[in-house]
Order: sequence, then structure tokens, then C-alpha cells
Amino acid sequence: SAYIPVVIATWNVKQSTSKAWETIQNGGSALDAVEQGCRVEEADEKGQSVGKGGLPDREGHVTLDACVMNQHGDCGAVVYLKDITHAVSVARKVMEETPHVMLAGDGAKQFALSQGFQPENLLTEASKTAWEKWKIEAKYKPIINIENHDTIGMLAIDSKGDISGACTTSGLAYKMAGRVGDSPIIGSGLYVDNEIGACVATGLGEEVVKTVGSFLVVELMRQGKTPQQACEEAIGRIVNKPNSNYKDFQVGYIALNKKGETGYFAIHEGFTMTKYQDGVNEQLQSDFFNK
Ligand code: SD4
Repeated sequence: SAYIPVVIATWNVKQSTSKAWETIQNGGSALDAVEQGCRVEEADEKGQSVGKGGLPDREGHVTLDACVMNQHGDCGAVVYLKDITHAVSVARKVMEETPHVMLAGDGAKQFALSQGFQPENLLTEASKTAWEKWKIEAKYKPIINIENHDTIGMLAIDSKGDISGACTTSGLAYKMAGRVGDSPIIGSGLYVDNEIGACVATGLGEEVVKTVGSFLVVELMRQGKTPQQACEEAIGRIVNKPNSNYKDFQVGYIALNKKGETGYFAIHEGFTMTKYQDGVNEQLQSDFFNK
């Protein structure tokens, strides 16, 4: 059959898409690809919105949210996970090794340890210094595109034509303790339907959750929209609310359909998608609503 593999990811993460592409070329599944791709960013301490080196909450704790979803519609997620770098792999273990779809906090950490994950201090000196500087004024205001090139949502189609997705993040910098965003919430941060396509979100998670964004994008594709049209309509659903303050925050979606067509759209300038297809790994500037 003539399935053409493709990997797309939020932001500028060419090393991650490259790893995912290589995984598929070596016979890996779409799920293997998105997991391996996300792990590259999680391990990168320079990325201050994901995994090790992520910016902490207001109290100085780095807490991670992640999820995966495969071609069977199975999913797994961890929320408020501390001290474990590879949240995406813990999410996959939740899917494969437990009867549940989501584990939180201490339970998620205990489960990870039981699966052989090693505990690590995720607060790097750089992130600690940034947090201490932030504490002087302690203003809480989301900064548009602060997520740039770190938090990662990734979708892939493998050589069999199967679709999977993953999403991993340390969430919003200086969030309230206990805060969970869209990234580990199936239907909001990520959704995969192997018959139709998949979508993953980035940006201010609260706004994505309120509109169940990724599920919305996939359902719009089911109704015949292209991935591009679906992403644009889902952003429209956020910005066209009567009292939307969209000027103050960013949301971006990326999507693909079963044919391997892709789309991406954001509220503001500055969003990028990385795409690996036909042997070409490229960073693409997203079109945006607020012109
Ligand atoms: C969140 N959506 O926790 C995440 C943050 C993010 O790119 O995507 N940053 O709200």
C-alpha cells in the first residue's frame, strides 16, 4: 500500500522530528516515533518548557504533564509528575501496563519508579535562577510564544498508515502549584482517530481545554475539512468568543489527516511547525489570526 510516512511537531524541534523519522525508517511504529521524538526535547536541559530544565511553578517545583494516543484509540497520561525526565514514556507505560488512562502526582511518580525510571532533580541552575528573578515581582501573566521550540506535541503516520501522537510539557512557567494544562488531557492537548487524522495543541492550555481543541479539529476533519481549515476553525472558536482576550495569549494547533496532508494555525505570529516528509526536515512559519 502507498502510505507515505510523515512526522509533524509543534515549534522548532528538528532534532526531535529527525529522531522520529529515523524511528519510522527503522521499522518503528508511529507510536515509537512520537515517543522517541519527544524524548529528545525532554532530555534537552536548554528547553525550559519541557522535561529536564523546565521552568518551575511558583513554589519552585518542576511538574510535568504528558500523554500519548495510538492508532487503536488507546491512551495514557501523567499529570503533575515530579522528578522523572521522560514523562512521555511514563504516559506510554500508563497506557500499556495499567488498566487506567491517567495517573497524577505521587501515584504517577511511584508508578514510574516501579517501572524502572530513575528519579532526577529537574530544576536546573538556569531555571532556578529564572524563577528567583521572577519571584522578585511575582507577576503572573502568560508570555506569548514563551513556549517557543520547547514544549512538544508530535504526530506521525508510519509506513503502515497508522497514526499516533504524543504531547509533553512542564506546563506554564510560574503556574499555581497543582495546575494542570491541556497537554495531558485527551481531546484537548491531543487527539488521534486512526480513520480520520490527529491534532495536537500548544500555548495557553486553559483556552484549549475550554474548547476541547484537538478533538474539535479531528471532528472538523471528519466532516470534510482539510487539516488547515480545521485548525483555523478551532482557533476561531477561541478568538470569536464574545469576551475573548486573545490579544494576551497564544494558542497553536497542528494537524494531519489520513492522507498525510498537514495543517497548522495560531492566534499570533511566531508559531512554527516542524515537518519531516519525503526526506525533508523543515521548519515552517505558521499563518495566524491576529494580523
Ligand atoms: C500548557 N499547553 O501547559 C501547555 C503549554 C504549552 O507550549 O503548550 N507550551 O498550557
